[in-house]
Amino acid sequence: MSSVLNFARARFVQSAPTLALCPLDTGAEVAFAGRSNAGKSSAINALTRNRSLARTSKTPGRTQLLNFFCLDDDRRLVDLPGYGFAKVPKTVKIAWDKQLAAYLQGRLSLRGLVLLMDIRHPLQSYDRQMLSWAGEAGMLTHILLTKADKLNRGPASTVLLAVQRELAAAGLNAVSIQTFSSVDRSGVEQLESTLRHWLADPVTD
Ligand SMILES: Nc1nc2c(ncn2[C@@H]2O[C@H](COP(=O)(O)OP(=O)(O)OP(=O)(O)O)[C@@H](O)[C@H]2O)c(=O)[nH]1
Ligand SMILES: [Mg+2]
Repeated sequence: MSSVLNFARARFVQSAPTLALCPLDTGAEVAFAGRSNAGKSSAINALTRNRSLARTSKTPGRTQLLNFFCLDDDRRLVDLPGYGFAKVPKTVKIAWDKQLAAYLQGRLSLRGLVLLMDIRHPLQSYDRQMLSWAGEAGMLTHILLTKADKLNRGPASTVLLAVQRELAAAGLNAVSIQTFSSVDRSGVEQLESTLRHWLADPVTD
């Protein structure tokens, strides 16, 4: 059942506009969440070594549905629509937020959240809301400080330490964190190892 995960075998399954239309809620999945344009789709492509798997764009708000990718029969990755995207009409935004919340709260197979934040703009208000929800819900959370290639090593570690300190101060000691770049692929192995751990032994009930 829990054979060795090969991320390069990921395949697109389906897009879903609502929780009710998601694939069967069995096995285990990990969702990639974060502000619009943080690099969620790019990170999924880096992880799966497939540039055209998840659609990426310079224009924020590219991913507008929950997109499901299967790794095998029991395990999936989910590319979530970005939050905090100001340019969509308010009614659309409220509807998305509602679907996102319904998914996060109602999806039984959701094992953990990868929360992506641009290393140059970490811990914005939506990120804090997501972290506090995840903490309360006891949801496994791993932070990627993305686009690390935009900073030199020194400043990147400074941000990493500062965010770690804030998480500790907020009592979020179970949250793990790393720097990441889809461009130079730094941090891909560390992400892989976290996901392997989370997705080991999917319960199939
Ligand atoms: N330099 C650099 N650019 C990146 C990196 N990751 C993503 N980008 C760029 O950032 C932009 C947004 O990337 P996406 O992966 O589409 O972001 P997203 O979080 O999926 O965005 P939404 O679907 O709108 O929520 C694109 O222009 C990417 O090429 C990275 O690690 N380094
Ligand atoms: Mg996207």
